[in-house]
Amino acid sequence: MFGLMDGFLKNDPISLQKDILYHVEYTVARSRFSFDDFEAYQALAHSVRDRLIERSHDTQLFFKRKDPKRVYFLSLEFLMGRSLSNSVINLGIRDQYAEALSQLGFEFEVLAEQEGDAALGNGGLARLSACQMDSMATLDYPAWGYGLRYQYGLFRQVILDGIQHEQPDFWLNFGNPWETERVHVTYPVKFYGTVEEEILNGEKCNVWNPGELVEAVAYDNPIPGYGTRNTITLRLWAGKPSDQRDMEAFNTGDYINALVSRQKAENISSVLYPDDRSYQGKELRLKQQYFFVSASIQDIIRRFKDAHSNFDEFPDKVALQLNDTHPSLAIVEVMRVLVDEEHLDWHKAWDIVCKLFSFTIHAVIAEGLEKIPVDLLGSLLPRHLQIIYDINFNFVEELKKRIGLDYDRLSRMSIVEEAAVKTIRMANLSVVCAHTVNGVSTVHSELLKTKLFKDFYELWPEKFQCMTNGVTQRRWIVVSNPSLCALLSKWLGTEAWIRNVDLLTGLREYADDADLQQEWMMVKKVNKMRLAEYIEAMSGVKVSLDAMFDVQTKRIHEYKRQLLNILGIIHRYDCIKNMDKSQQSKVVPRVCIIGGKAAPGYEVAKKIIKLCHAVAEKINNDSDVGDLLKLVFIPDYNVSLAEVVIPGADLSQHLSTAGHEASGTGSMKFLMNGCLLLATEDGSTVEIVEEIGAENLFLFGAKIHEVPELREKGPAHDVPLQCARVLRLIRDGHFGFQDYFQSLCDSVEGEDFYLLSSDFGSYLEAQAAADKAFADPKKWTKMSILSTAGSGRFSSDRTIRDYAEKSWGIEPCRFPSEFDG
Ligand code: CBF
Repeated sequence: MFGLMDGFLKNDPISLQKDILYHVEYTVARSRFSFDDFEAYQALAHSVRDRLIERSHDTQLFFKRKDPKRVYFLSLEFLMGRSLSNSVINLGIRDQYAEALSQLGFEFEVLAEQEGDAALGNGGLARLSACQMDSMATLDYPAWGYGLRYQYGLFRQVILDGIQHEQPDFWLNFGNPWETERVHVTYPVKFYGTVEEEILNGEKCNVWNPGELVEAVAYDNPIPGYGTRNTITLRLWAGKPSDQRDMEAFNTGDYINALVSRQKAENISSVLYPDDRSYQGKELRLKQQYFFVSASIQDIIRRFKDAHSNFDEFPDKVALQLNDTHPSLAIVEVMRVLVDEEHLDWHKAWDIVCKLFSFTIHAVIAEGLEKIPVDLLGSLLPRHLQIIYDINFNFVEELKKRIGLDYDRLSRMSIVEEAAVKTIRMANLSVVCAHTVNGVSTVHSELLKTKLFKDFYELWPEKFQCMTNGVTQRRWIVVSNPSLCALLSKWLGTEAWIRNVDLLTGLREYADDADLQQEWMMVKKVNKMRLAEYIEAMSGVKVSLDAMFDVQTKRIHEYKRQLLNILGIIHRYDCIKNMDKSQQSKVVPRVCIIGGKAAPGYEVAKKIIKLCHAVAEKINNDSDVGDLLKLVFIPDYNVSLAEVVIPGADLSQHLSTAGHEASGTGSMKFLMNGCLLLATEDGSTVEIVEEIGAENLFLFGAKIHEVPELREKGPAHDVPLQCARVLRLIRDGHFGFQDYFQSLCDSVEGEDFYLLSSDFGSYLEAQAAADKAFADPKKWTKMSILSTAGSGRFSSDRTIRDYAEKSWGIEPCRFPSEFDG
């Protein structure tokens, strides 16, 4: 283009060193002759950011020139974790940085540890968004991510006496070197007020006179692709007081209220809701949803209008992805802008809107779908409520023509739910409007068609699709498991698997090779050592590297059945206690690791955490048991801890009651890292079995179709003896806190909604099979190699290609660069 194709900044170690020192002196404002690790990290991060900014400018200019159809990924949550290692690896300059730093007397790895996590999300859905951003960048798709810049991310979990306490995550306290505040990219967002009918150019139109105005300010976070110069943007919005409002208040002398209103505006983006499954109709949450949707849509329309004047072309240039129902107000907002501001005819506007949106559902049960009380919506967004009523009226009229006067079905499908509290069903709104609706695993997508959205599927079968989730191998192997990364490249003879993970199947032919097996075991050992060091530093518990490292890390939920895991551990403990020395010598030693956060108001989940600690206290201090069994709880589990835990795991547990986990993406990360799975046939496990074969993992438990019948049997079914004995130990106070744990035992021996008791027998059998396999290192290592070899389908690269081709209708748009030779 202009001879500057590869940018101004040079990437040899000397140039990098100069840049780091420049930022020490002028950005961090410390002397270049004296700075500590944290200051060095900050300077390093700024020098990486410079390179990201340059690439992001090039990418955006290139997109502008080519004007491709772009996808806008709207998500209320992004769980990005740390950026440094991922960025320099994707930029292809990690080794150069490491060399530059070592000459300055610093170690790259040590500086990387200085970075805090960006935890702007709860769990699976949010980390999935982060993985998908990495894939969109790597695959050169013209994409943007839009979300909220929460001032406090997901709460920090602190455990005191085994009880979870929540502390705020002040992640911005020391600044965030990765983001750029775009002071010129701001939009007013309106709330409350009234809607008046007015005549404009002889036509009736609705004018919304807001009662409150808040300014949305953009913060841009660059997302570099791997093996490409393309760097896309995650644009997060923060609330700032609107100048207009402040001026009014200051003019009337109401200084205090002006400042209070400033605080109110900033509150909108201040805190992330910490529950990943249930959404109560809270005004602040609705405000957050509309705030980010309104700013994003204004930004998208502004970009479109820069190059186009006819909205007929809008769907040819714009694809809007709804990540769950959280951004569904975008449908209504686009309608409002097209009809009220651009003055398009209603039907024409609706026709355009229906070509824009695709909708991903992550929930499994109807209770997981958002409903917004009409009163709340009407007061906060009066015009939007009118528009929803109109959309619904047209939809129901059409529906009557198609299905007749089947009132039950009409009322199930209506966007408005006429219950004691009248609500808007955001999922129905999204299904009515979106041109594609997808589940996140084959099992889940079937459930959507046969249960959750059966009525809609019968009406529009062509809308429903499956996009199996995936995770990025860049983060989950290259960044977090460098030893495995090197081994894979060596045995596959190429690094190409980092962009084309299907190449991992090439490992299959060496699965029995003694040399590969030897190296594979060494890699696992290195990662287990790293994890063991962390465990000892965090809990004081010393663990044996010969033991099987058995991990269950995820949000704490009854349906994920951490309780089943703990009951199994108690059973194991009880067995060991009742063995003589010769029997004990045959036991496969285990280190059981559990980690995850409970939603702050979720009492049962908090009790499960407490039980885990009480059992750990007993087992870890029992000299009869020694190294045969240890139990550790990892507090404040987050992305950067996952990067240590996952590579070090031998076995990982995915125990959801069948039919309850839409997908589950943790299992995919463990699989890529050669960890064996012990799992129910739920969510993504079903597809994992298809890829690696049932003989390479440990399956157990009721299947989805068996669950209703087992539940029918209800409390009357027999609790197996082994399970009853374990519950008795808890009830009798073996682990202390006797009264406190009774209700957990009641839930298993009573209704047993999550089927712990009925699955207990087959769970123990699967555990026994895992022990047996672990006792045979060759067999275990082969299973481990085959797990990694079969993990290609679970890359987010495949997921994103699926979305691009089947749903968004976009093409790669690659900036020509040094990567193209
Ligand atoms: O699809 C990503 C993940 O989303 C959830 O976490 C969610 O709905 N919040 C589901 O629970 C997971 O099963 C799923 O993997």
